[in-house]
Amino acid sequence: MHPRIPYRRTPILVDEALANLESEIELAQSRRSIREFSEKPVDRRLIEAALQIAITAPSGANQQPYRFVVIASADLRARIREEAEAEERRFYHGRAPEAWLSALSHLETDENKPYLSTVPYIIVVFRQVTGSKGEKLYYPMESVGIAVGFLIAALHRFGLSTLTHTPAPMGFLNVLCERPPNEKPFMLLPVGYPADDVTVPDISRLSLEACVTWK
Ligand code: IYR
Repeated sequence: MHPRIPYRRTPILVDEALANLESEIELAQSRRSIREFSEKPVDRRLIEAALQIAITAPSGANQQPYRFVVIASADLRARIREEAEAEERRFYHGRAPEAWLSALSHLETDENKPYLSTVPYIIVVFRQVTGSKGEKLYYPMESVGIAVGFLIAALHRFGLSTLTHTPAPMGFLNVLCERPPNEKPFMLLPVGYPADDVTVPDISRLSLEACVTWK
């Protein structure tokens, strides 16, 4: 028998939920990925709280296959930038098929990632490939993806901005972050406040009708 406990949470009345819908949706809609960050310091407690929220994410068999390395060190950030830019150079000038570059072109990105060395924090997310004792993990990609979603949403709620960055291949992050071989880099998440004059691509989100069907 596996022990079970009662599930209790503070009830939220429907009327109360309904009264907040608009502001909740507006808050979510105000999130954008940014590529120009302010150097304004970030209170470490915000990062800690967001990570505390991220690790409440559901995961396959509750195996919690995510590990996070929070990088504040300027030296490490500079080294991450150097290695990421080297990978991105190979991507933009060879590895990326034309179709991929064309799909990206409206973002006006290139191999230069100056924000990596100026942003206050980079959270490097790792995914366990097997458990620490070699056990098989179930749905690790989905599990880490959900946790990163929680993390991004929490950071946004705390007034911080992020960028989801995957300068593949990311093996260099195991070395720089000193992580074991049963962990694979999943994503880089620079975290900070937006630069004063930051701009973002004028893109739109799908309407509900375009991506939701009710039956
Ligand atoms: N990793 C590269 C390319 C890139 C890929 C996708 I998919 C994006 O949505 C944005 C960029 C880069 O970061 O520049």
